[in-house]
Amino acid sequence: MAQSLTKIPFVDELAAIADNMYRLGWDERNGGNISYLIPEKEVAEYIDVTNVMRTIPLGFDAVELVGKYFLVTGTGKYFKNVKGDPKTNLGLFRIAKDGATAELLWGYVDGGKFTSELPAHLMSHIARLNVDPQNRVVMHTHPTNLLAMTYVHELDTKKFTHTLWQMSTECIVVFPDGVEVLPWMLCGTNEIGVATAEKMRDARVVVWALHGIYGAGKTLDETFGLIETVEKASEIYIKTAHLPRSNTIKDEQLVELAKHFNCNYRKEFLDIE
Ligand code: 2HA
Ligand code: ZN
Repeated sequence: MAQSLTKIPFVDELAAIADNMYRLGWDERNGGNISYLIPEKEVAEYIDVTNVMRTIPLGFDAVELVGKYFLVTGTGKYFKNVKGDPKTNLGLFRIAKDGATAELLWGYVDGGKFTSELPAHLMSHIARLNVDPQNRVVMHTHPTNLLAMTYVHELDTKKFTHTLWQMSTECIVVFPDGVEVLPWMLCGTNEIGVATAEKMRDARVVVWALHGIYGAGKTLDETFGLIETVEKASEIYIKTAHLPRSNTIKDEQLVELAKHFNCNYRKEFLDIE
């Protein structure tokens, strides 16, 4: 990587993504958080996994993730600063044998800790790993147009997905499982974590109404691309919702797309078949 700061590839990769998300205006102030599961073999190439610097209570049960390593953005930290100072703004920890403690191995050097949204992240990792053992990333951010859309569009999973699929031809191919929509809930709690993870069983994207979005995927690039596609569709919606609609992608055409690209789309989100 050209602008390597730590020479730890997974750290530099996350820093670059956070920087890009900030640049897009999605992560004002301390908005947004990312968690990245790193296989032990990869961690051990760069970090001494026997040297636990601190232990931090998780505040919830993550027994399904015992022994797994996560690189996670810090609480109160700004995406804009991650690239310049990854060791302060990020931390890498292992889930201890009790399933309730984080063993810090790298980062959070100012005495900080992981994002307040860790319950939603780790519970979502558990949910996605059950569906796809390759899942490694959970990403939360505040994309501007998506957020705007949740103020003016009905907060119904089927209707919201259907609208987004109509907003750009590639949508049904990129997120055939649609977007699950949660109503406004208090963030930073175990309750919103449980609700998010429950939705993550059915889809890789969960919208937090009037707040932002969660995305999950195999790689940082793929997960970013997923959210980017939803955000682009939301932008088209925001730019056209108040105008008379002359053209639209019809449900028959969405089916045609899904068939052509061999996508297992959520058939219940269309009004036909
Ligand atoms: O951590 O985005 O949802 C900042 C947030 C909270
Ligand atoms: Zn947020």
